[in-house]
Amino acid sequence: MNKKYAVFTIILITTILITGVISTVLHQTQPTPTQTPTPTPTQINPNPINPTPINPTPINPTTPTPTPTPKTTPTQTPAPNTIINYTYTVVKTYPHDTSAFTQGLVYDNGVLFESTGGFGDSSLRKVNLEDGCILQQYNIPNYFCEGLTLVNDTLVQLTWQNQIGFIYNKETFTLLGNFSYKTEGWGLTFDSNKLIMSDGSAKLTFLDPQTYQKIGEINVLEGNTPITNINELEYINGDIYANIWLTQKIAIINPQTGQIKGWIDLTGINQHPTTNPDSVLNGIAYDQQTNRLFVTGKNWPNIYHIEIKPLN
Ligand SMILES: [Ca+2]
Repeated sequence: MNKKYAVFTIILITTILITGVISTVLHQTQPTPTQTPTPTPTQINPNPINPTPINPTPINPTTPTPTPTPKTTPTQTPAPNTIINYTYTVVKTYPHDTSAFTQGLVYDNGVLFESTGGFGDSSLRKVNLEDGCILQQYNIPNYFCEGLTLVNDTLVQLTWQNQIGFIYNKETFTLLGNFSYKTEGWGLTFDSNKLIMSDGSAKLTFLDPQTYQKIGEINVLEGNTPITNINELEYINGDIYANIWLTQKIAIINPQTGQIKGWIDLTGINQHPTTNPDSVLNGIAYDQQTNRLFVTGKNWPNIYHIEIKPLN
């Protein structure tokens, strides 16, 4: 071999070796491809039409509320209804027209308004308390008049069996109207909200003071016993005072229950009794300003200012 061929051979071998080394090195330093992570599938609501409720707790839980165990109600023992019996003293005596068959009586600012009954003798009167003088009178000859009360600026008067009531201007006695009812008319009073009417039975009927329609009723009872013949009435400080026809007693009645709260025994108050059996105690009026209680009777010659006190 000549010298040129040997050099060429060496260079060729060297080149081959170097190329191989470089190739190996390059191969070994080739970066490993980045392992792209397999994407986790996005959790899409699989049922978008009926999404899972956000708040799984129902707004109105259906868990039933436990029914409370009813408390044992003790046996209701009614409180004994203590009835107070009253006696009276006469404070002052006033004159009264003995022709007045008194069926209704009400006090107003120094005068009494009085309804008198009897066929042909019925009237509406304004009477001076002090001397008994009749200041004003309106005769009602075609009716047998009964209870009377004051409702603001009007006077309201009942008739016995005609089932008609009359409404008057208090100052002029001008007849303003009338109304009807289905019972007899006996006594009448006003508690600032409603008319309270008796009909001779144990029943008190409440009437609307605007429409005169019935709005309620109570039965007057002493314990369980009905008290009948409830006659002239007066509403006094939350109670109903009532004459009981043909007796010398005034009943004090609870307006809510109808129970008798007390009895005022006025036996002997009329110092001039007559033999007329119809001349009985009837007529109660009250002066709210001075707390004066007035009573009289049919054709009695006097009106009495009385004070009452308990006996028991
Ligand atoms: Ca009265």
